[in-house]
Amino acid sequence: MLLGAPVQEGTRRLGCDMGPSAFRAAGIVGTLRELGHDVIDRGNLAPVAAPARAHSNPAVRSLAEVVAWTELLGEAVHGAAGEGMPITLGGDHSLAAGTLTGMSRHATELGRPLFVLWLDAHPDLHTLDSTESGNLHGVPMAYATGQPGFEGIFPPLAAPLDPSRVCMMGIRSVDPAERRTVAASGITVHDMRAIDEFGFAALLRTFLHQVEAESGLLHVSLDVDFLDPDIAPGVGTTVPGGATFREAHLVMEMLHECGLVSSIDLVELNPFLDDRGRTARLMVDLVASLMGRRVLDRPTRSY
Ligand code: B3U
Ligand code: MN
Ligand code: MN
Repeated sequence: MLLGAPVQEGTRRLGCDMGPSAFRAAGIVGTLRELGHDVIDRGNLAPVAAPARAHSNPAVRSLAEVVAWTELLGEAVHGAAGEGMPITLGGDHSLAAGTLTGMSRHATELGRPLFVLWLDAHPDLHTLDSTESGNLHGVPMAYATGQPGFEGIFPPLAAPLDPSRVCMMGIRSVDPAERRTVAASGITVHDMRAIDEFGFAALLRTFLHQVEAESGLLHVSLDVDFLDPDIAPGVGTTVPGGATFREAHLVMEMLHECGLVSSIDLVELNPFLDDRGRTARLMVDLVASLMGRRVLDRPTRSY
């Protein structure tokens, strides 16, 4: 189930609102159908205009818009999860506040724990009080893991994410306040230092075994800037030293083989900054790997 979420109010750079169109132009629907999936494209969502909302941190921007998207996506993703696998086409990463609201409700109804794999250069762990940029694509994981300051502003989650059920990979740009949250929260954060030392496969395998042992649902949130900017220039926040083409496909293939993925965010694609659709096509190819495209059939699960 594809849901277009052309939100760009969570970032200063304009262009993410064209992300859903670029995923479609890069062939996401046909690619998934060729792999044998039934695809329903729900088109693009649009929240009703919300009156402006002030916050005691004057840096915070577009709060009302991001809250409206959170509420809308919470409903839409919850509904879609009851029918199939929601794949949300962003849009900036603030949309994960909404997709995680929806998946938290879905998981709670099923009585299963929700796990999150966060593939990103950034941990997006700012609170509304700590953000200096004021860009709300930097806050969704603080909201979803129950950090303070979101109550009464954002909709309550059915259950805040248990930090021990969150795994971040690819992290290489962390602000001081986020660094303190990483240390205090118990979230597993595999920065690029850890990836270089141990490799994606070993670290991801450990996490997937945990999801499996607890019969969890696994939400995958893929920020374009997880990837190295040399292969994925179509994003507003490029950070050198990201995942390579082969590393990213391996992660996706392991996710397919584990059979536990319940829902996906594809975020921060900015077609205005892309190089003739190259980043959009790479993202669609990565989704194909996650959804079953293989070089060769494998007799057994390899993770
Ligand atoms: N941590 C910085 C930068 C940032 C976070 N997420 C993205 N960029 N994409 C901030 O603005 O909060
Ligand atoms: Mn992000
Ligand atoms: Mn990022």
